[in-house]
Amino acid sequence: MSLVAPFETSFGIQTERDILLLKATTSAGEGWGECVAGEEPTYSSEYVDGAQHVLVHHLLPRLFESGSLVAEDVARILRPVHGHQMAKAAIEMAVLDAQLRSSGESFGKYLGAVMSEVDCGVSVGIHRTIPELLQTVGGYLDQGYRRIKLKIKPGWDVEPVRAVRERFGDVPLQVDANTAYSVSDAEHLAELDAFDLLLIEQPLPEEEVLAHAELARVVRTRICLDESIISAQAAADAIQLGACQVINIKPGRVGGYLEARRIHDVCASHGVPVWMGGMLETGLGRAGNVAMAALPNFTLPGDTSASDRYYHRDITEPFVLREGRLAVPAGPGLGVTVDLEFLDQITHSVETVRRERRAARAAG
Ligand code: NPQ
Ligand code: MG
Repeated sequence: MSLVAPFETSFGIQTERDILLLKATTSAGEGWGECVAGEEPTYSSEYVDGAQHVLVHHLLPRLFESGSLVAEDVARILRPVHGHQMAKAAIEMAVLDAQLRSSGESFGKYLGAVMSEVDCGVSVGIHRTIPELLQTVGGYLDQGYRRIKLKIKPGWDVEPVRAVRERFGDVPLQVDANTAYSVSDAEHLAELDAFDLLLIEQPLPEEEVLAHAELARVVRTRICLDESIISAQAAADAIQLGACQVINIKPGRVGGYLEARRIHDVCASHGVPVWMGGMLETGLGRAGNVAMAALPNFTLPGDTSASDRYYHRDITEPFVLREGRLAVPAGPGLGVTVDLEFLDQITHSVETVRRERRAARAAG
């Protein structure tokens, strides 16, 4: 799927997304999962071809061996395979969608949503010049987005933040470095304290959790972790270390919506606010994310932007911004319908993995 505009981060420029979808065909019916891995392993170690390989050769065979299952069993069955949270999340999402479509319950209801719509922010890529950045930010504010996140990197940080503050006043503003700094940049990052940001997201490499705690003693602005938080255990540890005061939850990054809900709960019990991240999802991933963002401790606007922030045409009915909010789907499962004809047009490969049936084994 080509993006409406190039999206530049400290780890590269995206002009399109090659997305792995997983359709589960079960005795209860069909369900859809979306794998959020990018084409290259530059956000995290996962990438889409690797995810497809581990799904086909390691994860799905274990799932099929276990016989009957529900979504709540998926993480335990797949635990012997280390890592690969994005691939695991896609399976759990598809199984959960099938299960909920069959029982008639929505993702929101199942996960514990307490709101019927959610406040939305938008993530703004690195631009070539400040005037171009201001034009983009102005456009999003005109559309009603309730919070702006600027992607930053060394050489593109204090000046773009200053320019957005000067032009747009006290709009809710935060920054995301995607691991681009080192702890020796602490004094420089502290210059951002002058701009009353909501938070600084993942300034340091994902393994450097303790260094984030050191940074938090120099920088007054709250530190938010994204890449470092791969599980509820990692979230609890980071909070106890003082490495973060806010957490970005991405269900794909942590192995699925069920682990994401545990992170939500751990954070709530420690008084740490969370917000829903984004991975340039289609309407499928967006539907699940918007549902989860309606849980009570999602108290900051998420990167749950409208479909048209990324795509001219989505593979489901589009999510449309209304007064800076998106409606939580209320229908069974994800509550959105895949446009199968359009999906077929843009699909470049399909791989079918079947559970071996006893009869087939006996015969063969
Ligand atoms: C973040 N998302 O919060 C990510 C980064 C990101 C909306 O800023 C392909 C795969 C493209 C993963 C682009 C936002 C991606 C990607 C951006 C992740 O850090
Ligand atoms: Mg991030």
